[in-house]
Amino acid sequence: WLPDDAFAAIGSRRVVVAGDGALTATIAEEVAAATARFGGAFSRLDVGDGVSDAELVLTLAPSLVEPVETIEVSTRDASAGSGAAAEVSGIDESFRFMREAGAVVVQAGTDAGLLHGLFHVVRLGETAFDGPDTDETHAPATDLRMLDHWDNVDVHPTMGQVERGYSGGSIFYDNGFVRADLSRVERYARLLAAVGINRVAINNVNVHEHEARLLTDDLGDVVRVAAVFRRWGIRVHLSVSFASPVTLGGLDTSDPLDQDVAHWWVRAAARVWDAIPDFGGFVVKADSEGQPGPFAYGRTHADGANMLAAAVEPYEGLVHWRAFVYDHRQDWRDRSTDRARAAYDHFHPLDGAFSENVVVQVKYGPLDFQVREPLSPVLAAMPHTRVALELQVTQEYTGQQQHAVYLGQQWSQLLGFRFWEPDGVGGGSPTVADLATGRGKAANDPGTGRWRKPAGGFAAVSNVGDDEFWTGHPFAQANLYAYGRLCWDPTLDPGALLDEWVGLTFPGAPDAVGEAVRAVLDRSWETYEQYTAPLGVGFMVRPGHHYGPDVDGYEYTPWGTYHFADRDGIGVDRTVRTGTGYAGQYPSPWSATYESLSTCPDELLLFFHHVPYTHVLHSGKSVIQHIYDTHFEGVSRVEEMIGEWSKVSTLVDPRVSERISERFAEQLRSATEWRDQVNTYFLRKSGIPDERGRTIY
Ligand code: GCW
Repeated sequence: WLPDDAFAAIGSRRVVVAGDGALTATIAEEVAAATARFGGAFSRLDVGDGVSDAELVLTLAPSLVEPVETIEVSTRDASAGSGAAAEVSGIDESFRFMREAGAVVVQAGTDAGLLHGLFHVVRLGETAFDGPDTDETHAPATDLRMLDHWDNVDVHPTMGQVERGYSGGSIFYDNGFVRADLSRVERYARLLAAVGINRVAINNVNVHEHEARLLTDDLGDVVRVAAVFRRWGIRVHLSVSFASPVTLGGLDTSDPLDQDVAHWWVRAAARVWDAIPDFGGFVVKADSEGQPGPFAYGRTHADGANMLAAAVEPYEGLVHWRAFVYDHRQDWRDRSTDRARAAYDHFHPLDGAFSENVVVQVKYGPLDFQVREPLSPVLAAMPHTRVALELQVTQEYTGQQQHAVYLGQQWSQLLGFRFWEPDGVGGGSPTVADLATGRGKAANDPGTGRWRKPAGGFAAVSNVGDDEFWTGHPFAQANLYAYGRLCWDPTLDPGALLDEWVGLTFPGAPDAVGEAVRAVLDRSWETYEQYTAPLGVGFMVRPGHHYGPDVDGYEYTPWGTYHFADRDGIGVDRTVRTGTGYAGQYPSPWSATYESLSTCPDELLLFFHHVPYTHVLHSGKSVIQHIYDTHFEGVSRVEEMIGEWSKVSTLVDPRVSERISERFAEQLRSATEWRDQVNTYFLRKSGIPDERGRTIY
């Protein structure tokens, strides 16, 4: 998004930018370039100077700065820190948008707010100037709107340079170093700023040997990257290895309660903030899939996180501590272990034990970014903890940017879900978005007295690489776009966000292009679900790379991702009464809703229950017929998507169009493969024919 033409409305007007500050300079550069291109006029003034004939004024107004919510940070464990209280505060990023007789004034108390105001006007285009008079204040739902890169500095032998990256190599690293030329990073930072992202973690949470040194020897490279992002109001974070005191510091332990270990981190943090005063903090994947963590020393995750939190606290730094902790070496014969339970079992008992500058980062579902999972019960179980919702923009399990799958609808559903309402939607209790943005406290407080005082915000895995179109599939850009916008305002309509994305990406294109994008992407998440994973079963992918169907690929592995299909039925019994007990991790009423076969929603039936193939769904279909029908329908829908796009494919840049056609051909091939393998597998297992007699092999 943001080709030159997206600035036509601003560029053709008389524009004034007033105020100082680094980001105001960025704004001035944007406006000056646009007005030079489109024949408008640009002037840079001091705040308060006369600007009578301007059509757009972007001005700092320090008086607008709202006192930002400040929170007490205290370290519970006196041995891990001073125990003194400190303040953590966000930057006010709000702005005021005023229109009177077609002239627009954007005011903000900070240059960060003013930058968001500029992009608001860019998004509105001509409509910014031609509506009725208005005076609106816009503010983000949370000040933690983060994107995580799983980029390695080196090319990893199995994972490549970007773990689960489907868009080429890293935009940051090349040939074992941070790139000398960071101009692409600069353009990236601009795109992110335009959608409201304000924090970026620049290396993989699986921290390998070389990457660990970004914290120490290679810090100078991080300084360069941070300088680029700073111009766009974005703070840089690093993923760090919990074993760093041993691997980098030469200590013989990384025990979080060891004084030398704590001091090692204190010194490491001091060096980082000395070099990068606005550094954001550390992201930690500990005791997860082979990454080191506090368990090795018999310590809890709160011990580990709080020790790091104490080290970064003097700088208002954050520790994003991931809740993705489970046993990846389990025995499939052991039916009592359930990977879905793991995060809650580990973290719920620690609620209230984390320091206030620790954000516990929770994947949206209990397994792993599947196309359909229930929401992680951890999100509802830690009222005294800052909890962030983690999403996956990179399409590891949703077509790997070969398939056109727009995730806006999925995210919007997740964000709007209410754990304490019978239908999950209406009512006054907090939504998931409220829990992540700290707004839950205003709503019904489920018995705690104080619900998540400060926010944990949002984090998501980026889908960007050095690919010509940034995201492999040009349509996958829409996911990155929607993620940023939903972080800013989780109530935005995902369909409307597609329109916005089209408007900013193909400015001036005929309306038919936008209509075709909507026709292709609006139901694409549901379509992908149809031809892949029925009824919440998940994980029927090829082991390792996770692309394409392999129904039994993970069935007898240590990863804990099973479907338990046999000749009679399919699904995982996660009930309290007869299964793993996972359903009991939800608050009421959802614990009961999921527990009961009669009330469990169809789309999650096989996530919670093991049922015969003949079990009749609420839809009136049997499970087996649902499997057949959705797989046939999913492929037909892909054919329709291709038909819709072919009507407009010549109206966009031929290179974009060519890439989209290539990807559609692969999507159709892959969807057909999914359909035929899944249908054939279940026909053979169940022996029950398709009632419509279609070809199953
Ligand atoms: O989804 C899984 C991926 C891993 C990833 C892990 C995680 C970075 O398959 O590649 O590791 O999740 O989120 O930590």
